[in-house]
Amino acid sequence: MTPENPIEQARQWIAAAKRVAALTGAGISAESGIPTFRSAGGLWRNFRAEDLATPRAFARDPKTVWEWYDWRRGLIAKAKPNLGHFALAQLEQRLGDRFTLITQNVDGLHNRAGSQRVLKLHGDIWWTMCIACREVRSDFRVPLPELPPRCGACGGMLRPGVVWFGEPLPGATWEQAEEAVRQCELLIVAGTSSIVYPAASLAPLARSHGARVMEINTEETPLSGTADLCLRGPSGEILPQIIES
Ligand code: BV8
Ligand code: ZN
Repeated sequence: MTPENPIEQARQWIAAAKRVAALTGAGISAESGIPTFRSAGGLWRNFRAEDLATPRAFARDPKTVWEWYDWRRGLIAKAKPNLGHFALAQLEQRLGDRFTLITQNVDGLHNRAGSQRVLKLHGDIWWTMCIACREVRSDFRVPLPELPPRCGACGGMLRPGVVWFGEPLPGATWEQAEEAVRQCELLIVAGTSSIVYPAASLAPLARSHGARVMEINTEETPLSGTADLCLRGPSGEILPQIIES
């Protein structure tokens, strides 16, 4: 549906909704200078994310996988949240627990923009987990002193605290995301190609519970055909327009 003024329509839907949920993907951080997964030129050297973000790639070559993460951590450390991140933090301020932010991103920019409650479906690039003693810690060192980094507690090898392809999402976080989407009247889906599951199943789940789904993306995605409203453009420009009071 493309009403004559989609921005105005979006503003009305947000104002009218008792509960709102938002699902973000790599596209919301693109205007902060962080490459998305599937944009032209891919993400790093000539690897595809699906080749590196897997337990098998890490088992086979932990150093190369860590070089990729260390490179991304360096990029993210220099990046700043953009107006799209800040707009979602403002919406949380306004709606309180009637708003739930769900992200596929691991860059932590939503937190740095002031969002307090962020459901991180795929973990966080600033967390490490020891594969020997399972200790999970935040580690903001850029660059890391050695690759793969070692556990301070037991000397074991650390892995990035993210969810790789083929790995289950954190159970409690996933349940909270599903619950928020079942309860919402409006789901805003911003900056995701809606290809990765189970995150991409949240929009159909919202619709099956009678919620409206609004997509914000610079391009067409598999969700565009079923979304109730498609706002075509950069989320850093659109989100402030539809959220600013
Ligand atoms: C699971 C963390 C089951 C790591 C990520 C075959 C074999 C094995 C598995 C599967 C398979 N087929 C399907 C699967 C399931 C698989 C999957 O979905 N694969 C895809 C590729 C088909 N999913 C999984 O494996 C998941 N786990 O299923 O487990 C299970 C259950 C029980 C027990 C055991 C196992 C785990 C998936 C999580 C993978 N980890 N990230 C890391 O980041 O390093 S996913 C990765 O992709 C990122 O999180 C990223 O966010 C996510 C999704 O991509 P997007 O965010 O959408 O980014 P993308 O580049 O694709 O798109 C950007 C969009 O933004 C574009 O549409 C673009 O147009 C738009 N855009 C660009 N600029 C802007 C913009 N929009 C607005 N404004 C802009 N300025
Ligand atoms: Zn350890």
